[in-house]
Formats: sequence, structure tokens, C-alpha cells
Amino acid sequence: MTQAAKFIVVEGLEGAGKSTAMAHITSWLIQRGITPVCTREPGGTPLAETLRDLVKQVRDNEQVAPETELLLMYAARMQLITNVIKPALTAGHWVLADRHDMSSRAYQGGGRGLSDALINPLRAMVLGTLQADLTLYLDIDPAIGLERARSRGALDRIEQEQLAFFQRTRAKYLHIAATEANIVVIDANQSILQVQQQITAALESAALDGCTLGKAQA
Ligand code: Z5A
Repeated sequence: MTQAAKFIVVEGLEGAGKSTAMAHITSWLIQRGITPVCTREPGGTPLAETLRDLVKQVRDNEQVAPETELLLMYAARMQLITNVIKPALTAGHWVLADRHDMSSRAYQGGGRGLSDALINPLRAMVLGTLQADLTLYLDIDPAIGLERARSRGALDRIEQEQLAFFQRTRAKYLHIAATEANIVVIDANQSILQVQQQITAALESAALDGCTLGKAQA
């Protein structure tokens, strides 16, 4: 493959099918000779995985301030970008991310109601010039996503939020997707096969830096 390394992000509410999509995209890329470095957020380095555990747990019924949650997300992201994402892209590896910055804007911005004025300075510090080449936002009715998540077992601290929290989060996701470039909305309410077909179509038509990957090489 001669294309420059690309940064592809999968986003969506819980139960939207991100893990399922990650596996599909990975095999789509491998068929084209590209083995991506896969990440998840929060997480992906030893310290970031510890922060992930902390942010997902309920501890002694302590309320977690929205700002604390925001800072933990960006602390984990800083570690991941510094130690994994940037080195991978610099070395010419494609990066495929299960959640990234759009999650913070949707959950802590939309869901928790934190302002752009509060979030944007953190984004500037942590992201610098890093930008996804393509974001696939898997849009799902929160009630359906939560039902899928519940069927897997116990819910973590954020998953225990009320439906209205996820409706605000979804609204923010949709607003960002409608107003910013390089974001494709996938209807994740459909069957796994139909979702995969939409993802394949999005990947095939994505002009990643002017270079369309298209069909697999023979
Ligand atoms: N969070 C945040 O607040 N701010 C941030 O900046 C970041 C994160 C980065 C991370 O959770 C939590 O952190 C998350 C947001 C917050 N919290 N919440 N709530 P996570 O990433 O570990 O988990 P998740 O987002 O909740 O992912 P998930 O529940 O594992 O969902 P998923 O990966 O999108 O879905 P899946 O595992 O692919 O599928 C779920 C099930 O549905 C599974 O049984 C599938 O077989 C099934 N499935 C998948 N697709 C379909 C379709 N199309 N039809 C039917 N069934 C399907």
C-alpha cells in the first residue's frame, strides 16, 4: 500500500455496534493490505486503561462531577495520542479507533451539558493538529442501544444514566455530524449485515486524502 497512514474513528452510543464495526473495518482493511493499529477510548495504554476503570466504576456512591469526568477522558486521550496514535501514524500505520474526541463532545458536552468554551481549550491542548480522516458515526435509538448493552450484563456508571442523558448525547452527536466534515452517519438501527453494507459503502466512497481505496486488490 502506498497511501499515507490514515486515522479512522468509529463513534456511537453504547450498543450501537462499534465493536462489531471495528472487526468489520479491520478485515476490510486487511483485504487491502493494511493492518491497522486499533485503539479504544478511554484506554489503550496502561495508565489510560486505569483511568478507564476509574471513570466507569461507581465508588462508594460518590458523585462524579462532570468536569472531573471530562478531565479524566482527556487525560486518558493525551496518553493514548502521545504513546500510541501519533507514533503509529508517524511510522506509517493506519489507526482505527473505537471512540475518540467526538465522544467527549457528545457525552460530556451534550449529555452532561458542559460548554464548548470549557471543552475547546482541552481539545486544543490534547489534540493539537490531530484530526480523523474519516469518522463513522453509528446512529442508534438510545433505547435500542441500551437494551443491547443491558443484555450483556451489569451496566457501568455511565450506562446507568437515564434515557434523557443518552438522548442529549445523541442529539449532540447528530449536530456535530451535520455541521462538520469527514463524518458519515450510519443507521445502526438496522441488522448487522445492513450496517456492515453501509460501512463498506462509506469506506469505498471515502476519498481518504484524495485517494479512494475502493474494491479489494485481486
Ligand atoms: N465515554 C465518555 O463519556 N466520554 C469519552 O470521551 C469517551 C467515552 C471516550 C466507554 O464505554 C464509556 O465511556 C461509554 C462512553 C464513555 N459509556 N457509556 N455509557 P465502552 O466504549 O466500553 O462501551 P460502549 O460504548 O458502551 O460500547 P459497547 O456497549 O461495547 O457497544 P458497542 O461496541 O457499540 O456495541 P457492540 O459490542 O458491537 O454490540 C453490542 C451488542 O449488540 C452485541 O451483542 C452485538 O452482537 C449486538 N449488535 C451489534 N450490532 C447489532 C445490530 N446491528 N443488530 C443487532 N444486534 C447488534
